[in-house]
Amino acid sequence: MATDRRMAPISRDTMAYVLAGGRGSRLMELTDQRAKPAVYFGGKSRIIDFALSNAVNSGIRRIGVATQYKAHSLIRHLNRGWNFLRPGRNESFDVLPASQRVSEDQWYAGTADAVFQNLDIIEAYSTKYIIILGGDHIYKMDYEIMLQQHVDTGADVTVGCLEVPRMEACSLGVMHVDERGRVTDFIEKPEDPPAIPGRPNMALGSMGIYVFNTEFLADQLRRDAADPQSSRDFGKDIIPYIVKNGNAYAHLFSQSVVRSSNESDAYWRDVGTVDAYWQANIDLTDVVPQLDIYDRDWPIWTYADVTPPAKFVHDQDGRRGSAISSLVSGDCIISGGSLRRSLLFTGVRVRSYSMLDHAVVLPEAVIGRQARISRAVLDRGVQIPEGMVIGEDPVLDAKRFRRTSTGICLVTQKMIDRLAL
Ligand code: ADQ
Ligand code: ADP
Repeated sequence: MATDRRMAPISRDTMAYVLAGGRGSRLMELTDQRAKPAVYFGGKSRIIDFALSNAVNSGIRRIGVATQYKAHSLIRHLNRGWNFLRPGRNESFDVLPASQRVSEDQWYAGTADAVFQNLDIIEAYSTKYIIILGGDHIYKMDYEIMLQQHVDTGADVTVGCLEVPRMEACSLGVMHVDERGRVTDFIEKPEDPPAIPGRPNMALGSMGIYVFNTEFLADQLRRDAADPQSSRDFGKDIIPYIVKNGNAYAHLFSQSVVRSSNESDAYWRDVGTVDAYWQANIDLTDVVPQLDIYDRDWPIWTYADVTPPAKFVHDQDGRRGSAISSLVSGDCIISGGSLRRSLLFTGVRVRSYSMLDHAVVLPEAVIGRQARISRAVLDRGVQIPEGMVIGEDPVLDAKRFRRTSTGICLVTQKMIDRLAL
């Protein structure tokens, strides 16, 4: 009798290559000292943990991460949290800083160059497939489903995409597909994005995720590197070239979204601005958030310090020292303050009679007594002085902090220090 042998998943013959070199300048002071993928998100994680967790949860065991801009905090995080993949079992984890490996005067030019410069390392692993990921987005996705589609269609490249409101597509690659899902047009960041036929308000945007046969990608990168006109970028050069001269297919995010019990929709966010970053963190305080970070079948892995439990102590009147609709991480002490719709990262202190409302507080910040803070992002280690009010006087806020057009304040220690001068 024939034994029931399961086919090995395609993910085990795939390398995930994560592009994590971008600055993310629209996050302002949050990325002054760290790359966007290293920015804290959701209480315990950093942004890059989402792409890496998706890769590991999808069964991928070879991972490379290309870093460039202000990579110290990112590399430290990767080394602490992500080097559990072990060589010898077809597993590997490589951090690949732009290190002028190809020529002495060349940092990574564009995203394609960040792969090209490490082709020898990639080819040495000889996985049949490679999936290129950005390190910049918050989402849960099962890449095995996308890989399966890539193999089934025999595409040269499969581009992950999703439907977005048309004007939001200005910052994305936008494509047209035929009835079989073949990409017929691809324009990088158009000013006036073309709509999905019959749906004037929607466009098909690229997620910046690409699956290739490794050999095919290597050929394309070598061809592109020899072209002096090229900016060495996937979105500007590689993908448009293949759409024109080869066989590119689109893969819809909604087909490989990881659904857990309380997810109503496919959640994907580019938390590239202070507003979007604040909103996506505050979204987690919803009673039933669209993004379920409590899903044990799809954990978001990270490095986290071992911490004592969060603690709540009431004030002298016995009234405050509480949190409602909020996320509070380990090693936080709320000693007589109160929180509403807020998210505290590890090691935050909230002192007596202070109030936080819709606040995102990064690790080790301290909120002084009687402070009142609403609609704000407080950077790591900020010491908010006693009695300070943030989020109530737009003119004063704009003078002291980075205030966005929708009224969200980003507060760093440098800004607080300047006030004291
Ligand atoms: P963008 O996100 O604007 O568009 P880009 O700034 O090139 O593209 O960043 C892509 C990823 O690569 C990010 O994760 C970034 O951190 C990283 N990166 C940028 N420069 C790098 C470098 N020199 N070395 C290493 N890593 C680098 C892209 C596509 C669009 C698509 C959007 C989706 O070009 O077509 O719609 O992603 O967000
Ligand atoms: P994290 O992203 O882990 O919170 P920090 O906020 O401590 O890290 O800083 C991010 C990175 O910026 C650090 O890892 C370090 O490389 C750099 N950095 C921070 N402060 C300074 C400083 N005062 N001078 C030089 N580099 C700094």
